[in-house]
Amino acid sequence: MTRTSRAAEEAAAELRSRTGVDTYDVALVMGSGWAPAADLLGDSEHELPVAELPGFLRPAVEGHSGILRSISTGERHLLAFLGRNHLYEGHGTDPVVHGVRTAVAAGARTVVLTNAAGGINPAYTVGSPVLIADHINMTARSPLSGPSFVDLTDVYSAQLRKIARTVEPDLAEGVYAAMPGPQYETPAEIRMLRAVGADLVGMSTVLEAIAAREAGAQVLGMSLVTNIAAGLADANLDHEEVLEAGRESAAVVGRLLADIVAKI
Ligand code: 8IG
Repeated sequence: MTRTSRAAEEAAAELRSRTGVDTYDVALVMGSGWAPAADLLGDSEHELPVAELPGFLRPAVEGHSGILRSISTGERHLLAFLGRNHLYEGHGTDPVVHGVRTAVAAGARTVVLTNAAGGINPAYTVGSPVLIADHINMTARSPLSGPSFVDLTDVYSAQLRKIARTVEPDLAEGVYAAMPGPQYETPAEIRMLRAVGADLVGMSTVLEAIAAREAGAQVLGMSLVTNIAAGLADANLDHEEVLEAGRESAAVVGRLLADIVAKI
């Protein structure tokens, strides 16, 4: 067993004893703007600060509460992380993926990763939900170490995306590029990302998706476009505006996500 999987097993054991839930079915990471969506997923049965479990840091960003919620839908147990840790916090990749690894160690075979992102594809407007079809990892980092040659051909499960589109047939799909941050991009960097095939840009998700695939889970990824990427609109980028756009769209994307999760 690797050091990181042992850490996840320890956190999962503590989670099980705190919640009394032996096996989770689906884990969700709620990014900026997505936390209110967690209220629509089912009945919250337990809530705890994730930092109370071994191996977790406290998320440092406003809009990321660091709460872990255990939810029952009647038939299934869901685990929702309200907020996440980011690479730009400076603690390396392990804390970024510890939640996903813990959730899979606690039984979750499906991991839903949500985020707020900048829109590069001109078809997207602020407030658009977009299914993540694939990613470009521009962080130059991996959560894996050693000869763990994980196949990323179907990193964002085609089967789960198909199910999502049965809920919302017109749901856009796009390629998510992850930048290390914390600064937003220059207009030239956005032109570069557009040229290499990115539709969305953000600072999260890809390392978690890689770790989830290594652990054997299926991944569904969804972005909420909360700003148009740098240089593509007549506006500067501001974290407050991102949060505000998230608040305005929360109810609509929350309903969509809850309906999708009920089907996966
Ligand atoms: I919300 O435009 C959000 N997160 N890198 N660029 C990057 N991350 C983001 C952006 C953006 N918008």
